[in-house]
Amino acid sequence: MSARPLLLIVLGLVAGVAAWFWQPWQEGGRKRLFAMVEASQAASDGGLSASAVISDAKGGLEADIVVRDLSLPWDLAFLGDSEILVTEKGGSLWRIDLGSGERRKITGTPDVRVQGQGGLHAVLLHPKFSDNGLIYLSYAAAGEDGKGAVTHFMRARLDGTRLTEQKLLLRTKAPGDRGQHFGGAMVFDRDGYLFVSVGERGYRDDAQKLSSHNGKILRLHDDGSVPKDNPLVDTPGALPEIWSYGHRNPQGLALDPVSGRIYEAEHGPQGGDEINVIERGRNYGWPVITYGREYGTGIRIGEGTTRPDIVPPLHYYVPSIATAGIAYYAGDAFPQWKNSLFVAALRGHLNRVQLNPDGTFAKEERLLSDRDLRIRAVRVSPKGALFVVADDGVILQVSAKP
Ligand SMILES: [Ca+2]
Repeated sequence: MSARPLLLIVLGLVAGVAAWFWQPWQEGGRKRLFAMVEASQAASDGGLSASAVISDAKGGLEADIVVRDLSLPWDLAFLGDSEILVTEKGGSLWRIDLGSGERRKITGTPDVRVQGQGGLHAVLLHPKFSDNGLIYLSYAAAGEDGKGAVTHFMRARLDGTRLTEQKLLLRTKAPGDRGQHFGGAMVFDRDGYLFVSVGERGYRDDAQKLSSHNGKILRLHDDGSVPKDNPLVDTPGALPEIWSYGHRNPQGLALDPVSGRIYEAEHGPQGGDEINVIERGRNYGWPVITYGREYGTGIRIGEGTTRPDIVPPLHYYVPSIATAGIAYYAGDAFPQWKNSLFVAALRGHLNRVQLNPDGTFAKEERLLSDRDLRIRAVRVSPKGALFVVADDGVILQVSAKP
Protein backbone atom coordinates (compact mmCIF):
# COMPACT_ATOMS: atom_id res chain seq x y z
CA MET A 1 0.00 0.00 0.00
CA SER A 2 1.42 3.38 -0.95
CA ALA A 3 1.60 6.22 1.53
CA ARG A 4 -1.31 8.28 0.18
CA PRO A 5 -4.17 5.75 0.70
CA LEU A 6 -2.77 4.95 4.11
CA LEU A 7 -2.75 8.64 4.97
CA LEU A 8 -6.38 8.94 3.82
CA ILE A 9 -7.39 5.99 5.98
CA VAL A 10 -5.65 7.51 9.01
CA LEU A 11 -7.30 10.88 8.34
CA GLY A 12 -10.66 9.12 8.01
CA LEU A 13 -10.20 7.38 11.34
CA VAL A 14 -9.18 10.64 13.01
CA ALA A 15 -12.25 12.36 11.53
CA GLY A 16 -14.48 9.55 12.75
CA VAL A 17 -13.15 9.75 16.29
CA ALA A 18 -13.44 13.54 16.22
CA ALA A 19 -17.04 13.28 15.03
CA TRP A 20 -17.76 10.93 17.89
CA PHE A 21 -16.40 13.41 20.39
CA TRP A 22 -18.56 16.11 18.86
CA GLN A 23 -21.66 14.25 19.92
CA PRO A 24 -23.33 16.52 22.45
CA TRP A 25 -22.93 14.13 25.37
CA GLN A 26 -22.51 16.88 27.85
CA GLU A 27 -25.22 18.87 26.11
CA GLY A 28 -23.23 22.04 26.70
CA GLY A 29 -24.66 23.36 23.47
CA ARG A 30 -28.09 22.07 24.34
CA LYS A 31 -30.80 23.01 21.91
CA ARG A 32 -33.70 24.59 23.64
CA LEU A 33 -36.62 22.36 22.85
CA PHE A 34 -39.25 24.60 24.27
CA ALA A 35 -39.36 28.34 24.46
CA MET A 36 -40.02 29.19 28.06
CA VAL A 37 -40.96 32.45 29.67
CA GLU A 38 -40.47 33.28 33.28
CA ALA A 39 -42.75 35.53 35.25
CA SER A 40 -40.03 36.83 37.52
CA GLN A 41 -36.29 36.67 37.70
CA ALA A 42 -33.93 36.64 40.62
CA ALA A 43 -30.20 36.41 40.79
CA SER A 44 -30.24 33.64 43.37
CA ASP A 45 -30.83 29.98 42.56
CA GLY A 46 -29.52 30.56 39.07
CA GLY A 47 -32.43 32.80 38.21
CA LEU A 48 -35.09 30.87 40.11
CA SER A 49 -36.96 33.04 42.58
CA ALA A 50 -39.32 31.87 45.27
CA SER A 51 -42.25 33.26 43.37
CA ALA A 52 -41.09 32.26 39.94
CA VAL A 53 -43.59 30.67 37.66
CA ILE A 54 -41.97 28.97 34.74
CA SER A 55 -44.21 28.38 31.81
CA ASP A 56 -43.39 26.05 28.99
CA ALA A 57 -45.69 27.10 26.17
CA LYS A 58 -44.94 24.26 23.82
CA GLY A 59 -44.90 21.67 26.58
CA GLY A 60 -48.16 23.09 27.90
CA LEU A 61 -47.12 23.33 31.51
CA GLU A 62 -46.18 25.61 34.34
CA ALA A 63 -43.79 25.01 37.20
CA ASP A 64 -43.88 26.76 40.59
CA ILE A 65 -41.01 26.67 43.05
CA VAL A 66 -42.57 25.37 46.25
CA VAL A 67 -39.37 24.73 48.26
CA ARG A 68 -35.94 26.28 47.85
CA ASP A 69 -32.56 26.50 49.56
CA LEU A 70 -32.20 22.77 50.10
CA SER A 71 -28.79 21.13 49.96
CA LEU A 72 -28.71 18.40 47.30
CA PRO A 73 -32.26 17.15 47.86
CA TRP A 74 -32.61 13.56 46.66
CA ASP A 75 -36.21 12.46 47.02
CA LEU A 76 -39.57 13.32 48.56
CA ALA A 77 -42.64 11.55 49.86
CA PHE A 78 -46.09 13.04 50.40
CA LEU A 79 -47.55 12.95 53.89
CA GLY A 80 -50.64 14.46 52.31
CA ASP A 81 -51.12 17.03 49.61
CA SER A 82 -49.71 19.85 51.73
CA GLU A 83 -46.87 18.19 53.61
CA ILE A 84 -43.79 16.33 52.40
CA LEU A 85 -40.74 14.47 53.64
CA VAL A 86 -37.55 15.42 51.81
CA THR A 87 -34.16 13.73 51.93
CA GLU A 88 -30.90 15.55 51.42
CA LYS A 89 -27.87 13.60 50.22
CA GLY A 90 -25.83 14.81 53.19
CA GLY A 91 -28.06 12.83 55.57
CA SER A 92 -30.85 15.18 56.64
CA LEU A 93 -34.52 14.28 56.50
CA TRP A 94 -36.97 17.20 56.57
CA ARG A 95 -40.67 17.48 57.20
CA ILE A 96 -41.93 20.47 55.23
CA ASP A 97 -45.35 22.09 55.35
CA LEU A 98 -46.03 23.37 51.85
CA GLY A 99 -48.66 25.80 53.07
CA SER A 100 -46.71 27.63 55.76
CA GLY A 101 -43.23 26.81 54.49
CA GLU A 102 -42.26 25.53 57.93
CA ARG A 103 -39.54 22.89 57.80
CA ARG A 104 -38.61 20.66 60.70
CA LYS A 105 -35.65 18.33 60.84
CA ILE A 106 -36.39 14.70 61.63
CA THR A 107 -34.27 13.07 64.33
CA GLY A 108 -33.32 9.42 64.56
CA THR A 109 -32.14 9.16 60.97
CA PRO A 110 -29.44 6.60 60.13
CA ASP A 111 -25.71 7.30 60.15
CA VAL A 112 -25.09 7.98 56.52
CA ARG A 113 -21.69 7.85 54.89
CA VAL A 114 -21.37 10.39 52.12
CA GLN A 115 -18.97 8.84 49.65
CA GLY A 116 -18.92 9.83 45.99
CA GLN A 117 -22.50 9.49 44.76
CA GLY A 118 -23.58 7.88 48.03
CA GLY A 119 -25.43 9.48 50.92
CA LEU A 120 -29.05 9.58 52.03
CA HIS A 121 -31.18 8.61 49.06
CA ALA A 122 -34.85 7.66 48.74
CA VAL A 123 -37.75 8.01 51.17
CA LEU A 124 -40.93 5.96 50.77
CA LEU A 125 -44.09 5.57 52.81
CA HIS A 126 -45.52 2.17 53.67
CA PRO A 127 -48.75 1.55 51.69
CA LYS A 128 -50.59 1.61 55.02
CA PHE A 129 -48.65 4.57 56.39
CA SER A 130 -51.80 6.26 57.66
CA ASP A 131 -52.34 3.26 59.95
CA ASN A 132 -48.79 2.31 60.92
CA GLY A 133 -46.64 5.43 60.37
CA LEU A 134 -43.86 3.39 58.76
CA ILE A 135 -41.39 4.91 56.33
CA TYR A 136 -38.43 3.50 54.42
CA LEU A 137 -35.05 5.08 53.73
CA SER A 138 -32.21 4.01 51.45
CA TYR A 139 -28.71 5.26 52.10
CA ALA A 140 -24.99 4.60 51.90
CA ALA A 141 -23.23 3.46 55.06
CA ALA A 142 -20.23 1.35 56.01
CA GLY A 143 -20.12 -2.23 54.79
CA GLU A 144 -19.99 -5.33 56.99
CA ASP A 145 -16.29 -4.81 57.59
CA GLY A 146 -16.87 -1.22 58.71
CA LYS A 147 -15.16 0.12 55.63
CA GLY A 148 -16.29 2.07 52.61
CA ALA A 149 -19.98 2.51 51.89
CA VAL A 150 -22.63 0.13 50.62
CA THR A 151 -26.34 0.52 49.96
CA HIS A 152 -28.60 0.07 53.00
CA PHE A 153 -32.37 -0.03 53.46
CA MET A 154 -34.06 0.93 56.74
CA ARG A 155 -37.58 0.99 58.06
CA ALA A 156 -38.70 3.25 60.92
CA ARG A 157 -41.83 4.74 62.44
CA LEU A 158 -42.38 8.46 61.94
CA ASP A 159 -43.58 10.02 65.17
CA GLY A 160 -43.95 13.75 64.58
CA THR A 161 -40.41 14.85 63.93
CA ARG A 162 -38.57 11.78 65.12
CA LEU A 163 -37.97 8.30 63.86
CA THR A 164 -38.45 5.40 66.25
CA GLU A 165 -38.31 1.61 65.98
CA GLN A 166 -35.54 1.83 63.40
CA LYS A 167 -34.96 -1.50 61.75
CA LEU A 168 -32.14 -2.20 59.30
CA LEU A 169 -33.79 -4.26 56.57
CA LEU A 170 -30.75 -4.96 54.45
CA ARG A 171 -27.08 -4.09 54.34
CA THR A 172 -26.17 -5.14 50.85
CA LYS A 173 -23.33 -7.56 50.29
CA ALA A 174 -20.88 -5.65 48.19
CA PRO A 175 -17.30 -4.44 48.11
CA GLY A 176 -17.48 -0.97 49.57
CA ASP A 177 -14.51 1.05 48.44
CA ARG A 178 -16.02 2.72 45.39
CA GLY A 179 -18.25 5.78 45.32
CA GLN A 180 -20.57 5.19 42.42
CA HIS A 181 -23.84 3.50 41.46
CA PHE A 182 -25.63 2.97 44.76
CA GLY A 183 -29.11 2.60 43.22
CA GLY A 184 -31.38 3.01 46.24
CA ALA A 185 -34.77 3.27 44.51
CA MET A 186 -37.77 1.73 46.32
CA VAL A 187 -41.37 0.95 45.42
CA PHE A 188 -44.20 -1.24 46.71
CA ASP A 189 -46.13 -3.36 44.27
CA ARG A 190 -49.90 -3.89 44.46
CA ASP A 191 -49.47 -6.95 46.68
CA GLY A 192 -47.40 -5.12 49.29
CA TYR A 193 -43.97 -6.46 48.32
CA LEU A 194 -41.11 -4.00 48.60
CA PHE A 195 -38.85 -3.73 45.54
CA VAL A 196 -35.49 -2.01 45.99
CA SER A 197 -32.60 -1.38 43.64
CA VAL A 198 -28.85 -1.65 44.03
CA GLY A 199 -26.37 -0.36 41.45
CA GLU A 200 -23.31 -2.34 40.43
CA ARG A 201 -21.09 0.03 42.46
CA GLY A 202 -18.57 0.29 39.64
CA TYR A 203 -17.97 -3.48 39.66
CA ARG A 204 -19.58 -4.17 36.30
CA ASP A 205 -19.28 -7.91 36.27
CA ASP A 206 -21.10 -8.11 39.62
CA ALA A 207 -24.33 -7.26 37.80
CA GLN A 208 -24.27 -10.76 36.28
CA LYS A 209 -23.18 -12.52 39.52
CA LEU A 210 -26.05 -13.95 41.53
CA SER A 211 -23.80 -14.08 44.61
CA SER A 212 -23.74 -10.26 44.79
CA HIS A 213 -26.46 -7.69 45.46
CA ASN A 214 -24.73 -5.30 43.09
CA GLY A 215 -26.63 -4.52 39.90
CA LYS A 216 -29.89 -6.08 41.09
CA ILE A 217 -33.53 -5.39 41.82
CA LEU A 218 -34.44 -7.09 45.11
CA ARG A 219 -37.85 -8.14 46.43
CA LEU A 220 -38.58 -8.12 50.16
CA HIS A 221 -41.46 -8.30 52.56
CA ASP A 222 -42.24 -4.98 54.23
CA ASP A 223 -40.21 -6.08 57.28
CA GLY A 224 -37.15 -6.96 55.17
CA SER A 225 -37.64 -10.72 55.25
CA VAL A 226 -37.28 -12.69 52.04
CA PRO A 227 -40.42 -13.94 50.28
CA LYS A 228 -40.30 -17.71 49.90
CA ASP A 229 -41.42 -17.46 46.29
CA ASN A 230 -38.56 -15.24 45.10
CA PRO A 231 -37.10 -16.68 41.89
CA LEU A 232 -33.65 -17.70 43.19
CA VAL A 233 -34.40 -18.95 46.71
CA ASP A 234 -33.59 -22.53 45.67
CA THR A 235 -30.59 -21.68 43.51
CA PRO A 236 -27.33 -22.64 45.26
CA GLY A 237 -25.01 -19.68 45.70
CA ALA A 238 -27.61 -17.11 44.68
CA LEU A 239 -28.75 -14.39 47.07
CA PRO A 240 -32.43 -15.03 47.79
CA GLU A 241 -33.45 -11.35 47.72
CA ILE A 242 -32.74 -11.10 43.97
CA TRP A 243 -35.72 -10.47 41.70
CA SER A 244 -33.89 -9.38 38.52
CA TYR A 245 -30.27 -8.79 37.54
CA GLY A 246 -27.95 -7.27 34.95
CA HIS A 247 -28.63 -3.66 35.97
CA ARG A 248 -26.08 -0.85 35.98
CA ASN A 249 -27.41 1.94 38.19
CA PRO A 250 -31.16 1.62 38.69
CA GLN A 251 -32.10 4.94 40.29
CA GLY A 252 -35.83 4.88 39.70
CA LEU A 253 -38.67 2.42 40.34
CA ALA A 254 -42.36 3.12 39.75
CA LEU A 255 -45.59 1.16 39.83
CA ASP A 256 -48.46 1.33 37.37
CA PRO A 257 -51.23 0.60 39.85
CA VAL A 258 -53.66 -0.52 37.13
CA SER A 259 -51.52 -3.09 35.30
CA GLY A 260 -49.25 -3.83 38.24
CA ARG A 261 -46.16 -3.32 36.08
CA ILE A 262 -43.00 -2.06 37.74
CA TYR A 263 -40.95 0.33 35.65
CA GLU A 264 -37.28 0.98 36.25
CA ALA A 265 -35.06 3.88 35.16
CA GLU A 266 -31.45 2.80 34.78
CA HIS A 267 -28.60 5.25 34.51
CA GLY A 268 -26.42 3.83 31.77
CA PRO A 269 -23.00 4.78 30.51
CA GLN A 270 -22.56 7.10 27.56
CA GLY A 271 -25.59 6.46 25.41
CA GLY A 272 -27.14 3.63 27.36
CA ASP A 273 -29.81 4.97 29.72
CA GLU A 274 -32.78 2.62 29.83
CA ILE A 275 -36.40 2.39 30.88
CA ASN A 276 -37.25 -1.23 31.70
CA VAL A 277 -40.28 -3.21 32.76
CA ILE A 278 -39.09 -5.42 35.60
CA GLU A 279 -39.96 -9.10 35.32
CA ARG A 280 -39.37 -11.92 37.73
CA GLY A 281 -35.98 -13.60 37.53
CA ARG A 282 -34.92 -11.96 34.29
CA ASN A 283 -31.56 -10.72 33.08
CA TYR A 284 -31.38 -7.10 31.85
CA GLY A 285 -27.99 -7.44 30.23
CA TRP A 286 -25.47 -5.11 31.81
CA PRO A 287 -22.52 -5.16 31.06
CA VAL A 288 -22.83 -7.80 28.32
CA ILE A 289 -25.78 -6.51 26.31
CA THR A 290 -26.15 -2.72 26.27
CA TYR A 291 -26.52 0.29 24.02
CA GLY A 292 -23.88 1.98 26.12
CA ARG A 293 -20.40 3.08 25.23
CA GLU A 294 -17.44 4.02 27.37
CA TYR A 295 -17.39 7.60 28.52
CA GLY A 296 -14.82 9.61 26.61
CA THR A 297 -13.62 7.01 24.14
CA GLY A 298 -17.03 5.97 22.83
CA ILE A 299 -15.88 2.36 22.61
CA ARG A 300 -18.75 -0.12 22.60
CA ILE A 301 -19.34 -2.08 25.81
CA GLY A 302 -20.15 -5.78 25.87
CA GLU A 303 -21.00 -8.03 22.98
CA GLY A 304 -23.99 -6.31 21.43
CA THR A 305 -27.32 -4.61 21.95
CA THR A 306 -29.72 -7.56 21.89
CA ARG A 307 -29.70 -11.24 22.80
CA PRO A 308 -32.65 -13.63 23.04
CA ASP A 309 -32.27 -14.27 26.78
CA ILE A 310 -31.90 -10.58 27.69
CA VAL A 311 -34.92 -8.39 28.34
CA PRO A 312 -34.65 -5.43 25.97
CA PRO A 313 -35.36 -1.97 27.36
CA LEU A 314 -38.82 -0.49 26.87
CA HIS A 315 -36.95 2.61 25.74
CA TYR A 316 -33.34 3.74 25.67
CA TYR A 317 -31.66 7.10 25.26
CA VAL A 318 -28.81 7.87 22.87
CA PRO A 319 -27.24 10.16 23.84
CA SER A 320 -27.86 9.61 27.53
CA ILE A 321 -30.07 12.01 29.44
CA ALA A 322 -28.69 10.83 32.81
CA THR A 323 -31.84 9.21 34.18
CA ALA A 324 -32.49 9.38 37.92
CA GLY A 325 -35.91 9.02 39.58
CA ILE A 326 -39.09 7.94 37.84
CA ALA A 327 -42.83 8.22 38.49
CA TYR A 328 -45.88 6.71 36.85
CA TYR A 329 -48.71 9.18 36.34
CA ALA A 330 -52.07 7.64 37.20
CA GLY A 331 -53.58 10.85 38.56
CA ASP A 332 -56.75 12.55 37.42
CA ALA A 333 -55.52 16.13 37.73
CA PHE A 334 -53.95 16.19 34.26
CA PRO A 335 -55.77 13.83 31.89
CA GLN A 336 -53.29 14.53 29.09
CA TRP A 337 -50.58 12.89 31.20
CA LYS A 338 -52.47 9.70 31.95
CA ASN A 339 -50.47 6.55 31.32
CA SER A 340 -47.17 8.44 31.24
CA LEU A 341 -43.87 7.85 32.91
CA PHE A 342 -42.04 10.92 34.12
CA VAL A 343 -38.30 10.46 34.19
CA ALA A 344 -35.95 12.82 36.03
CA ALA A 345 -33.01 13.68 33.80
CA LEU A 346 -29.91 15.05 35.48
CA ARG A 347 -28.94 16.52 32.15
CA GLY A 348 -31.44 19.25 32.45
CA HIS A 349 -35.00 18.22 31.72
CA LEU A 350 -38.07 16.32 32.77
CA ASN A 351 -38.70 13.47 30.36
CA ARG A 352 -42.28 12.36 29.73
CA VAL A 353 -42.68 8.94 28.18
CA GLN A 354 -46.15 8.39 26.80
CA LEU A 355 -47.11 4.72 26.99
CA ASN A 356 -49.56 2.83 24.82
CA PRO A 357 -52.49 1.15 26.58
CA ASP A 358 -50.54 -2.14 26.55
CA GLY A 359 -47.62 -0.48 28.32
CA THR A 360 -45.30 -0.24 25.31
CA PHE A 361 -43.45 2.92 24.35
CA ALA A 362 -45.39 5.47 22.29
CA LYS A 363 -43.33 8.67 22.37
CA GLU A 364 -41.27 10.91 24.61
CA GLU A 365 -41.12 14.64 25.16
CA ARG A 366 -38.66 16.84 27.01
CA LEU A 367 -40.03 19.40 29.43
CA LEU A 368 -38.48 22.18 31.55
CA SER A 369 -35.44 21.98 29.35
CA ASP A 370 -34.16 25.54 29.41
CA ARG A 371 -32.96 25.90 33.03
CA ASP A 372 -30.14 23.41 33.13
CA LEU A 373 -31.74 21.96 36.24
CA ARG A 374 -30.28 18.67 37.45
CA ILE A 375 -33.60 16.94 38.02
CA ARG A 376 -33.10 14.17 40.56
CA ALA A 377 -36.56 12.88 41.38
CA VAL A 378 -40.16 13.17 40.26
CA ARG A 379 -43.17 12.26 42.40
CA VAL A 380 -46.96 12.35 42.10
CA SER A 381 -49.02 13.60 45.07
CA PRO A 382 -52.13 11.78 46.30
CA LYS A 383 -54.28 14.25 44.35
CA GLY A 384 -52.23 13.96 41.19
CA ALA A 385 -49.94 16.96 41.50
CA LEU A 386 -46.51 16.45 39.97
CA PHE A 387 -43.41 17.51 41.91
CA VAL A 388 -39.80 17.48 40.79
CA VAL A 389 -36.70 17.61 42.98
CA ALA A 390 -33.54 19.20 41.58
CA ASP A 391 -29.93 19.13 42.75
CA ASP A 392 -30.14 22.90 42.41
CA GLY A 393 -31.80 22.92 45.83
CA VAL A 394 -35.39 23.39 44.73
CA ILE A 395 -38.64 21.49 44.53
CA LEU A 396 -41.01 22.46 41.74
CA GLN A 397 -44.69 21.77 41.39
CA VAL A 398 -45.45 21.14 37.74
CA SER A 399 -48.90 21.66 36.29
CA ALA A 400 -50.30 21.05 32.84
CA LYS A 401 -52.13 24.03 31.42
CA PRO A 402 -55.79 23.31 30.78
CA1 LIG B 1 -30.35 -3.45 29.88
